[in-house]
Amino acid sequence: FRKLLLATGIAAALLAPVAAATSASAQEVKTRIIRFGYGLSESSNQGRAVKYFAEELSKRSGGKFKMKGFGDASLGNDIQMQNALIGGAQEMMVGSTATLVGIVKDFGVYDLPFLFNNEKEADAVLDGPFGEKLLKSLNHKGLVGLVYWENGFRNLTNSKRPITKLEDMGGIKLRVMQNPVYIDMFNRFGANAVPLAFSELFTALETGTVDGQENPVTTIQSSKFYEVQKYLTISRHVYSPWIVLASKRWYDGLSADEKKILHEAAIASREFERKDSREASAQSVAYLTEKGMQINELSPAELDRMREMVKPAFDKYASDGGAEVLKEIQAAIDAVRK
Ligand code: TK8
Repeated sequence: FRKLLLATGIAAALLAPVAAATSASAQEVKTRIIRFGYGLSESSNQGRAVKYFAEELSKRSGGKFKMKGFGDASLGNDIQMQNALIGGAQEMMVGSTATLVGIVKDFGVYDLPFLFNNEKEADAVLDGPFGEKLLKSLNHKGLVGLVYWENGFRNLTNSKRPITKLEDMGGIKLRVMQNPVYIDMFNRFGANAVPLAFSELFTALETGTVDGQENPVTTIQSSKFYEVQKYLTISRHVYSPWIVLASKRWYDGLSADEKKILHEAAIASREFERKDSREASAQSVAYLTEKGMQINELSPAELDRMREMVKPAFDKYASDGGAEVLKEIQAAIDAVRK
């Protein structure tokens, strides 16, 4: 009997590669039209990664997966797209994790100021068990979280004055994402936080509805904020992830082979996106200088003051129901820092 088991085991092992090779065959992989929405422009780091993802899906499915990207929030802003995915009216999207807090509150933990020190820490925590657990928490809300992409460390821009010290932020009407952690953080800094969808931001800056905003330098470049903002302050106050989402309704209709293709292409897109974003980010400051922005870096002493000032934001987050998730992410970060 043992021998027989062994023999069938060997037979299965020998057959496995054949099965894998033919798994992308006609009956297991159907023609799929995927509408993939995103907020930035086609020429942005986000747009480039969407294009890469579409190509990977096509390649890995023998042309069966036809993913079309819709940039510039043409299918709606982040929150509208999340709801379209939940309802099954749209298949996929990429957007900020920060705007997911209306669906799973725990995502707000990523937004706590100065949480990650560098990209390496962020990658390890997001791609590790902690990040995976948060992705999974979306499942019972009608969403499937596939991978995290890099939006990046966020910096401040405004049209009023250079921010060289904390006090310079006083009274500045600053657009933030629709997220309580961001509102709390910037009000503590002394600014006047105004939550607004990204799709409305350029116009709000142009008309003076708000004086400033905060985003990674890649976005400040690709969304042409330099046309309506004079001052850029490198503050790196929050590391901001993007999250690639699928509609659970749609995803549940995929075969096992199709799901595998989707997950593998998503991981490939993540690797591409992070590398590309980091390269682009290194070029952005020179580009923005050339476009006439006045740029300064915050001194380490000033950053320490900011850190000190927003410490209570962590306690507030914990007492608002985030104690458990905060403890978990801090343990995950500590493990990387060691
Ligand atoms: C794009 C947004 C953007 C984010 C923001 O849809 O809203 O400021 O940084 O990337 O998700």
